[in-house]
Amino acid sequence: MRIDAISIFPEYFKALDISLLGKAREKEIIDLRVHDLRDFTHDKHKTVDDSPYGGGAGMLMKPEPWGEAFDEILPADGNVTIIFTSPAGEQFKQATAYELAKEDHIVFACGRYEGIDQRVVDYAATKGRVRLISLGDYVLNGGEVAAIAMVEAIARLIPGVIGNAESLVEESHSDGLLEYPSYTKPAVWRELEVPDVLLSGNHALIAKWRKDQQIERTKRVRPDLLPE
Ligand code: JEH
Repeated sequence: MRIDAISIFPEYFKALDISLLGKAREKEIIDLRVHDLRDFTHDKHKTVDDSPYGGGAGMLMKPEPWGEAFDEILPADGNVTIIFTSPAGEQFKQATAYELAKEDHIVFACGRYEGIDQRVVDYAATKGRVRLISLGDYVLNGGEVAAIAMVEAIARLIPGVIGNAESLVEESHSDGLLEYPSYTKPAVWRELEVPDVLLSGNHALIAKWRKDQQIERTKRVRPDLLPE
């Protein structure tokens, strides 16, 4: 999969060189290319922002650098999904990650300031499939952190990216409940004990205990995930 990210803070994406993604890139499963939007400006100050028509607080990203970046980065055949990370987008879900993991080419357009001139989105829609996606219902200072989270969620679904293919299969068959609590050795640590049932060797009983824990935890912290 080819992934491009366009940002005025390309250094953020160095986080993706670590572990998981680093290995996928070495194996050439993921070709991630990060672009500095300021490289597509022509003035001495590399200006990417301007004041909004109609007034209002703050600055917006001006369209010209984005247009030049898209003209260089987007493929001519239209087989690309351009994602504008945005507080006004649909919320990113695991289902979104599964959809995007099937794509050949994704371009993340990461805004800053108060966002990007709407014509940039409209122009992108003439060159590929456009989605506005929000990481979640909280306000970030720009789209980079959201894009990094999305890349990580998408990349780990691509065969060969994570070592343990079994855990992905398990995950895809998961029941929409929260995880049960997990324990490893030692059986007693600082007077805290691992639940007896997990040491019993009774696999049917362990499976029942884990399911009960999942249901209890989901009711308590995420009742919205339960049916009705
Ligand atoms: C933030 C891209 C580009 C900050 C505030 C406002 C909210 C509501 N989950 C996410 N949160 N924030 C972003 C995101 C994602 N994905 C995100 C971005 C950009 C993504 C610039 N910014 C900064 C920014 C304006 N407020 C947005 N409103 C609470 C109703 C109030 C207005 C715009 C842009």
